[in-house]
Amino acid sequence: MLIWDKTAETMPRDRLRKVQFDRLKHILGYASEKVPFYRESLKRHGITPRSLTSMDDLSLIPFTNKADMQASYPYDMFAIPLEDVVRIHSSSGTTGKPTVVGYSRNDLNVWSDLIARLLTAGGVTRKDIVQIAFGYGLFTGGFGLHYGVEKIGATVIPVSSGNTDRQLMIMKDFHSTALVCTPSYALYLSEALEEAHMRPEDLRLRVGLFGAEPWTENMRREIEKKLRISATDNYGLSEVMGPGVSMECLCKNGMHINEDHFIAEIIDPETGNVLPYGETGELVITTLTKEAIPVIRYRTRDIASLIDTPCDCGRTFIRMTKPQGRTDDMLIIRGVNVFPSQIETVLIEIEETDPHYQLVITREGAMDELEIRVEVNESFFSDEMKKMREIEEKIRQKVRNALGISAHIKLVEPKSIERSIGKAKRVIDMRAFHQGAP
Ligand code: DLL
Repeated sequence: MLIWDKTAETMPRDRLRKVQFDRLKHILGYASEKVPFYRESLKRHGITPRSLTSMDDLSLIPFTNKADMQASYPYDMFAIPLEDVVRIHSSSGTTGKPTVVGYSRNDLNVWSDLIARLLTAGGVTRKDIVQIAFGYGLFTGGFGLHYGVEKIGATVIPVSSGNTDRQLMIMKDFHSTALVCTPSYALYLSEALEEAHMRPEDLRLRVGLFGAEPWTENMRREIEKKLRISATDNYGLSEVMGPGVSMECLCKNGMHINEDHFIAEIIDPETGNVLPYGETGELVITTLTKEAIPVIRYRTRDIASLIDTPCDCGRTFIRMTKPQGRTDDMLIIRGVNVFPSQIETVLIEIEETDPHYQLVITREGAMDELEIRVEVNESFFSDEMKKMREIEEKIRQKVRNALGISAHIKLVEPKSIERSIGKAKRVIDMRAFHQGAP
C-alpha cells in the first residue's frame, strides 16, 4: 500500500510523542504571545510552555469552544497580521455567526501535504483523474482537496458541487477515475446514473473519497456497489483546518489522524475528563503547526472514539472511528439519546427501503414524537395499502428493538425526499417551534 510521507506517517510512536510534545510547547508559547484570547485563558490557568512537564499535562490546558471562536469574529483569533494571511475560508454559520479561518503561506503548504497523504491513503496516484464535486468557495472542501491533487501530480477536474447531469457527463467523457464529494451526493450521483440509463461500466471510476458528513458502513457498501468503486472516509473541520485532519487507508478500519500536526483526545462531554482509548466521547483537537490560527484543545462536538491498535497499512498514527454525529445533533426522544446515524443503520438493513430518509420530531403536549420518513425501493413500491403497512410495521419493530424507542414510520415514494448536493439535512426538529414560537 502506498504512503505519501513514509517518514512522518510511519514514525515510531515514542518519537512521535516527542515531536508532539515539543510542538505543543512551541504552540502554547506562540498562541499566548500572539493571541490575546489564549494569553488570558492560559494565564488564568497558570499554564506556560515551561510548566508542562509531559504530555499528561495536556489535560490541564483549558478548552476552546465554538462560542470562543464565534466571539472572536472575524479576526480576533488570528496570530499573524492580515497581510500575511493568503487565504480565508469560513464555516457555514448555520448556528449563529460563521467562523472565519485564515491560512498563512506555510499553512497552505502543510494543508496540501496532508491532503496528498489523504488521497494516497484512499488509493489515488498521479495517474488518476480526480473529479472534485465539493463546493469551491468559503467551504473548505473544494479548494482544500484541490491543491493536494495537484501536489501528487494527478489531474484535477474542479467541477464544484451541483449540476448532476453535467457531473455525469464529465465523469464519462473526461474519464474521471476518482470522485471526491459528500457521501450523500455520491449516492445521489449513483441514482442519477441509473436514471440516465448509464451503467458503472460506462465510467472509469475506481475510487471515491468521501467526507464532510456522517455516514454508515452500510451506506459505504451501497455506494461501492452502485458505483463499483472502493470508497474511503475522511474527516476535518474548518476551525482546525478543513479536510485532512484524518483519513482512512484502504484497510477501512478507522481514520488515521495526522498526529504530527494534530493532537486528538476524547473527553466526556459532561465532565470534560479525558477518556482512555476505545471509549466514546467528544473529540478534542489541538493544532501543532498552524500559524494563522493556532487552536488549542478545541471541542469539536463530534462523537467518536480513538483506536490505538496497529493498522495493517503500516501507518503508526492512531485512528478515530467514524463520528456517529455531533453532541448538538443528538436527539433526545422521550429521554432516550438517539443519533440519526443509528436510525440510518437500521434503515439500510431493510431491503424494501432506500437509504434516503428524514427524521421529523414534534411535541404533542409533553410527549416527543418521532416520525421516520423513508423512501420505499422502486421494486417494492405498491398501491396496495396492506403491503405498505406491513413494511412500516417491520421498520417500527426493528427501530424499537435496536434503539428502544417507538417511532411513527411513513413510507414515501421513491425519489421524493429532497437530494442534497452538499451535506444532507436529515433532521427536522419542530419542537422549538411548538414550544415557544409566537
Ligand atoms: O466539512 C471539512 C471537510 C470537507 C471534511 C471535506 C471532509 C471533506 P465543516 O464544514 O467545518 O468542515 O464541518 C465540519 O462536519 O465537525 C463533523 O461534524 C462533520 N464531518 C466532517 N467530516 C466528517 C466525516 C468540513 N468524515 C463538521 N464523518 C465536523 C462525519 C464529518 N462527520
